Amino acid sequence: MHVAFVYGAYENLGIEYLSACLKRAGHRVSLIFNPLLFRDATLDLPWAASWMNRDAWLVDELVGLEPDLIAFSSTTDWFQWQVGFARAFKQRRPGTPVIFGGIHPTTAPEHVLRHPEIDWVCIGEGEEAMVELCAELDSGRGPERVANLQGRTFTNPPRPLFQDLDAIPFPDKTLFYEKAPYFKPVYTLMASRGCPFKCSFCNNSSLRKVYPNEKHFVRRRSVANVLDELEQALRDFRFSAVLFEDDIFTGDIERTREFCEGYRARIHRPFVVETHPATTRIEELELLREAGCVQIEIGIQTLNAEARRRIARYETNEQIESALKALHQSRIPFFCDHIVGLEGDGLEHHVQALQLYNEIRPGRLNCFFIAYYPMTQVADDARTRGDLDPELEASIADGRVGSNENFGSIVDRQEQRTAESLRFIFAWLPFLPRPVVRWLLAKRRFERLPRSIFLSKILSGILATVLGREPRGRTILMRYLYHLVRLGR
Ligand code: B12
Ligand code: SF4
Repeated sequence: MHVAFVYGAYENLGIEYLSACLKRAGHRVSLIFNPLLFRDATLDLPWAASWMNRDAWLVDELVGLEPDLIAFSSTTDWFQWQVGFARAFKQRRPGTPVIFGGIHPTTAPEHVLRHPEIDWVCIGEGEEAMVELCAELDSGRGPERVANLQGRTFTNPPRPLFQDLDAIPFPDKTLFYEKAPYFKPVYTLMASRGCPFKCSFCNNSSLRKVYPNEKHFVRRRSVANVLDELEQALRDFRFSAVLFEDDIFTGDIERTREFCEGYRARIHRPFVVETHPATTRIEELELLREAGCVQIEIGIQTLNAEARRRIARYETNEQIESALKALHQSRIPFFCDHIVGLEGDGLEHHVQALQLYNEIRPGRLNCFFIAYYPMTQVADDARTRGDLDPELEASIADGRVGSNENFGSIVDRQEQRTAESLRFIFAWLPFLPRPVVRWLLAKRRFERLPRSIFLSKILSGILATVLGREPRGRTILMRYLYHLVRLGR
């Protein structure tokens, strides 16, 4: 079988795992990569995106490959681009099957299958399902017997989650590196799957519904297996930094100690991880810093304990403050994630949070608007409250409302404008002197700040990257430079 994946903008670990399994089973794998300049959640400028649009060429390239199966890994924000691409391909090659997998089809399979250009969807983890599907197609059968797969005429439940993550081959990085060599310097991987927490806005809340009977939702690779992958990658690709995409890296100090000892001895490159207020302790942070941790991201989301409880986050304000103090004390640069638009969260809570951030000065503040992604508990709650009308919900499930266009529980237009100005002060706070932030917060002067996403998130993101604060930002910047000089190719 020749399987061709289609993806855009970023490296995708899910595809890399599927590719490794397919190649191990003897199949051929290709990737059509669209850099999606000016067209993702980081930088969304429609006029520039349409000028840079290379979909027609890429469809030609895909047709020329003559693949047997086309595979898309889909998130909600990109679903519309992906359906459009699949449609353009099907017009040329109607007989080649198209499968969609990833978080979006997993949580909204019926919406995805409404599109005639999509033949099948994969629910949940796809390694075994893809290999089995290719074996079935190779022997002239269809997908009807393959667990995890759904079509318009059949529905198969997902097989249990992988428990032994060490048994999965290492992700196939060459697939992306050949198309986009700027991914090479920052090696991305995951040492675990799943998260012990159940925040209602997160995909973990939806995946727990897809896998309600799983005893071990959180699974970890052995430290030895993670270090073996990194050591092999260091030999093959000579990366300069490592990005752990694990939902939460901290919380098990003995594992962290074992990891840090091995990492210092065998890998010795700067790395980035994620943490949670309830699992952030100075002892563990010190181990991480000594092993080379140069950046930690922590989700604070809100300082309003009641709004936090509604999104199933049960840490206290004291835990948050102590986690932030520990991060400050550890001297590891840290980023905070904050959410605007949560039910019960008012402007005064954001101002209170900004006052705290102004004291502790994170290296970067990511301000997200709450998004009601399919099958999340936060969407169910909003529907029950009557805050999510069916039309909006259907548009989200069809990927027509981007994550930057949701305001969550903020329905009043004036309040939405204030929320957009808040985004500016969140993004720029780390670069502004403390007294300036205080002055902007006093008398709500920040309401006069620009609301454009470019001036807030994007310019500050570029500045943070140029100042050397962000390996992820560096990759994005390199992506733009690399493809702009090649005019989008
Ligand atoms: C790394 C990451 C990023 C990276 C890279 C994203 C990328 N690769 O494109 C960055 C930081 C750039 C990013 C950005 C964003 N992200 Co993000 N990200 C993640 C994260 C933490 C890990 C993804 C990952 O590598 N998983 C590991 C692999 C192994 O799992 P997987 O991708 O699910 O793949 C498995 C299965 O799904 C399946 N599968 C996947 N694809 C396919 C395809 C086929 C054909 C088959 C058969 C099976 C299959 O098999 C795979 C192997 O088992 C996830 C959360 C998570 N833990 O998954 C969020 C997540 C994907 N991100 C999310 C969001 C919202 C965003 C942003 C919109 C945030 C923002 N507002 O800016 C942006 C834009 C993303 C976009 N345009 O799609 C949401 C998506 C929710 C949704 N319904 O779409 C997630 C789920 C987190 C959440 N909030 O719940 N993200
Ligand atoms: S802690 Fe983070 S990854 Fe875990 S459930 Fe909450 S938001 Fe999701």
